Amino acid sequence: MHLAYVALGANLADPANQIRAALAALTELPQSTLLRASSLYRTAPVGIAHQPDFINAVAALETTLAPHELLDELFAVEAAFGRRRDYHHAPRTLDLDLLLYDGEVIDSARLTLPHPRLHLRAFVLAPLLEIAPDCRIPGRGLASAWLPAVSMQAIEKLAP
Ligand code: PH2
Ligand code: MG
Ligand code: MG
Repeated sequence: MHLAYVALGANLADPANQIRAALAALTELPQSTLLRASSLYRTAPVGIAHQPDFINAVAALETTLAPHELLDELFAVEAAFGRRRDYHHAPRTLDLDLLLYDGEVIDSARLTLPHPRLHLRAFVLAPLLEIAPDCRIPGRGLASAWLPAVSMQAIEKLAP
């Protein structure tokens, strides 16, 4: 069994419902169990201008899928949610990013682990730390140590 963390993001077509439905879809992944899901967070776009706010969350999965197999499953869920890839950082109905897979470090054409920008993004760190307060990022230490550096990024936890 392996422990993986997945970031969920959406900023189109009723994003809160997209994220709730996506969490339900993650419970249906083969060879995997959804262990925990964070609250939903409303977040200002980071690194892109002139887009609607996002809803973000993070999920913890126990899985026997290998990292690239899990990535393929996540892409399939994105496609099922009508994800189009019109241009880099286009607004999206659903983005699923593999953040961490055990303590693995991977740098392949399709997958970089840990996610290269996870420690720079409040919209990932806050929900991740909600469900995994002691989480470590390979090569970067405790995830919680990075939170002060992103305190200027607007983020609001939604009521359940
Ligand atoms: N995703 C990005 C770029 N910027 N900003 C927020 N707030 N939430 C996201 O999910 C997000 C982003 C690229 O995937
Ligand atoms: Mg992303
Ligand atoms: Mg993505």
